[in-house]
Amino acid sequence: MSKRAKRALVTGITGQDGSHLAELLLDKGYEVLGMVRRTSTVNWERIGHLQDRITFVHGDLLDQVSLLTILQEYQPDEVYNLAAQSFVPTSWQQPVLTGEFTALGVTRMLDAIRTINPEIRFYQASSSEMFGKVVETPQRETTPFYPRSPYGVAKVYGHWITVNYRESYDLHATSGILFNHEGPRRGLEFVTRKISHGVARIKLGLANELRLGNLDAKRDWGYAGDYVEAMWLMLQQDSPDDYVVATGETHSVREFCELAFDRVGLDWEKYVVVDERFFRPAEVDLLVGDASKARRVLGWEPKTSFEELVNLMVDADLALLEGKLQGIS
Ligand code: NAP
Ligand code: F7E
Repeated sequence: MSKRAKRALVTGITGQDGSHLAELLLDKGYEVLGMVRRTSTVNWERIGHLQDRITFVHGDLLDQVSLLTILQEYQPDEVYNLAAQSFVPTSWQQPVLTGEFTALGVTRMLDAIRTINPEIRFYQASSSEMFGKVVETPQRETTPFYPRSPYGVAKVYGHWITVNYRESYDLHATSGILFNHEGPRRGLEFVTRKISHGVARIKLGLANELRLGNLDAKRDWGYAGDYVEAMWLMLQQDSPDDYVVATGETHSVREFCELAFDRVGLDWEKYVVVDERFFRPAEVDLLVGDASKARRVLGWEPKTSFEELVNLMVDADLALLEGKLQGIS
C-alpha cells in the first residue's frame, strides 16, 4: 500500500513567510493545509499562484474550537505556526490584541495538538525581537531575552510556552528564532519594503520623497525564501530544539537606503526625510545573529547576500509599478 503524502498545516499562509513555506512544502510533495481567517474580501495576493494546490481551512488563533476541529478533521503531521500580529509599531497601539494572537494563540495551538494528537510536530515562529535591548552580541540560542515592544514580549511568551509544552508533554515542539527576513512579498509597512517601493515610486516619478524614522537602527537582514527552508529542516530532526536563523551580518537602515537608491542611479540623501512619527517608544538598536547551531545541526546557511536582497527587492518593485502603469495607460 502506498504511504500518503505528508500533510502540513500552515497558519499565516497569506503572509510573507506562509507563501514561501507553502511553495517549499508543495515542491517537497506535501499536502498543504492553509489556515485562513474569514474576510469580506479575499487577501490571497501572495498565494494566488498556489491556490489550486492548497487546501484552505477556516480558523483563527483566537478561536480554540476552530483549531481543535481542523486538527481533528485533517490530522496533519506537521504544524507551522506562522500567524501573528507581526508589525512592531501596531503592538503599541493594540497591545492586548497582539498578546492574544502572538502569545496566547501559541498556547491555543499547542494545547489543541496535545489534545488531538501529541505526535504532530510543531514549529513556532519566534523572533530576534525577543533579544531587544541586547545583552550579548552576536545573539545566539542561549542569549537572555530583553524585549522592547509588546510584540517582543508576546514572542517571548510564545517561545517559552513552546519550550514548556515540549518539556511538560514531550511534544516535538521547536522554536525557530528568526532574524529579520525580507523580500518582494514583505508588507509595505516594514522598512525594507517601504524603501524598495519608495525608491521605485521616486524613480518612476510617482513620488518625490521617502519619509522614514530611525536611520541608525541596525538589523541582520536575510531573504525570506532562504529562511523557510530552515523551518522545514527543524521539523525533520529527531528531537525538537531551539535554533537561531540569521546571516551573521548587520546593516543600518541608512545603508539599506544607500544601496536601494544606488540601484536606480539616485542619491538617497536628496529624497529621504527623517520623520519623527516613525520613531518608536523603545527601539531595538542593533541585532546580529549567530546561526552556527543551525549550520552545524541542520546544515542550513543563507544563500542571498545583503546587496542581492536589496537589488532583488528594488527590481521587483520597479517591475510591479511599471506593470501597473502600463495597465492604466
Ligand atoms: P506577516 O506577513 O505579517 O503574516 C502574518 C500572518 O498571520 C498573515 O497570514 C495573517 O493573516 C495571519 N494572522 C494574523 N493574526 C491571525 C489570527 N488571529 N489567526 C489566524 N491568522 C492570523 O508575517 P511574516 O513576515 O510572514 O512572519 C511570519 C511569522 O514569523 C510571524 O509570526 C512573525 O511574527 C514571525 N517572524 C517574522 C520575521 C520576519 O522578519 N518576517 C522574523 C521573525 C519572526 P491575514 O492575512 O488574515 O492578516
Ligand atoms: O523595522 C526602523 C525601525 O518594521 C526595522 C518584523 O518582521 O522583524 C520585523 O520587525 C527597523 C526598526 O522591522 C522606519 O525603527 C526606520 O529599528 O522593518 P521593521 P522590525 O521592527 O525589526 C522582526 C524580526 C519581527 O519578528 C517582526 O515581526 O527600521 N525604521 N524608519 C523603520 N521601520 C519602519 N517600519 N518604518 C519606517 O519608516
